Amino acid sequence: MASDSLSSIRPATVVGTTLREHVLHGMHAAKGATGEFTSLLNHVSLAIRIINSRVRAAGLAGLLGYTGETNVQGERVQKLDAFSNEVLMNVLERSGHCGLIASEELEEAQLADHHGKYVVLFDPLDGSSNIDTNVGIGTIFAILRRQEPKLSRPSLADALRPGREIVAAGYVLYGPSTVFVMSTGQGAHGFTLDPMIGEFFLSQPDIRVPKRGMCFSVNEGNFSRWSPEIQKWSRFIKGETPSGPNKDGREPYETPYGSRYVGSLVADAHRTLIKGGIFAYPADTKSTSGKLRLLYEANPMAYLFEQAGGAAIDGRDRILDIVPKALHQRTPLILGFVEDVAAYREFVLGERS
Ligand code: AFP
Repeated sequence: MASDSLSSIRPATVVGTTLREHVLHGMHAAKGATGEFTSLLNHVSLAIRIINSRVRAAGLAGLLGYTGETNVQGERVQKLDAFSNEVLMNVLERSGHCGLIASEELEEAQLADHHGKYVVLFDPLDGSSNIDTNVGIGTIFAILRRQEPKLSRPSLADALRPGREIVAAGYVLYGPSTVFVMSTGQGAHGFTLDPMIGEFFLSQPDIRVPKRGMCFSVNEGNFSRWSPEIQKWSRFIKGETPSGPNKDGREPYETPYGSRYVGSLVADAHRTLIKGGIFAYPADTKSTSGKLRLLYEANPMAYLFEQAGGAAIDGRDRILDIVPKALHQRTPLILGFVEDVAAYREFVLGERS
């Protein structure tokens, strides 16, 4: 090559796209962006890397076991739950962009910055009953924009918004590797942490829920507490009853589906997002409104599934259309490939049996 010739710009192949670059790219594409949202997401990413470092060393750092306290959900608080909550609170408060913070671990929403434009809702460590046995756990969050940040102080009403108003949501799965799946409304994208350099790199751009997965994910131990309609769906998905005609003339599909259930929403939802199929946590006679929390678990997951071309309902209605009445409201949650979710709904409505 002649020494004075300029080579053309090469696509980056050795070094991939970092999370920071991905977020910045989104900012440049958004009209009127001020950089505050980008900065907020970078703070979320910092908190996640701190939590990850402690999760990875929990057994060595004296972070296993319980604090001795009980949280607002009536559950015993694990040390890692409390630590993760503290990290997120600190980092978000310091960001200066957060008006209000709501956490599954806190009874009430916390005022962070009077002029902060955003509300962040999170479950700092989901699946914490799995911590002591080294099974996958995660962090889940959703971000809303306050209605009138310049005119009013942040209030509870800023948090009690339907999920369709979410401007970004994500989860982190602390599994064999640390995976961060996020959306700012332009598809769902997966990033993997390179632990040697502490940076997330884009590993799964534009995730799409595959058509027709092979698995269903549900706590079968609750079978006797389910309604007859849900029991019928359960028999159908396990291939115990013929699939019968589908509504709308869809092709009946092959069952049984295989069963996979971890008991950490992040792990079960992530597998469903990547491999397809269906995840269900229905209401039952013990948890009559469902077990999962609308604001910290169901809404962020529903947002991500819809961004990935999947569906999320409470059995009948779209999760993202539910108008929350309380911070810690619970809901049934069904996630997955649209046709699998539609079939579940048909059983619930008694349109199939
Ligand atoms: P923990 O955080 O108490 O482990 O609860 C996890 C969770 O909220 C969610 O991540 C799971 O999908 C669900 O509960 C599992 O509930 P079951 O143990 O009743 O199956």
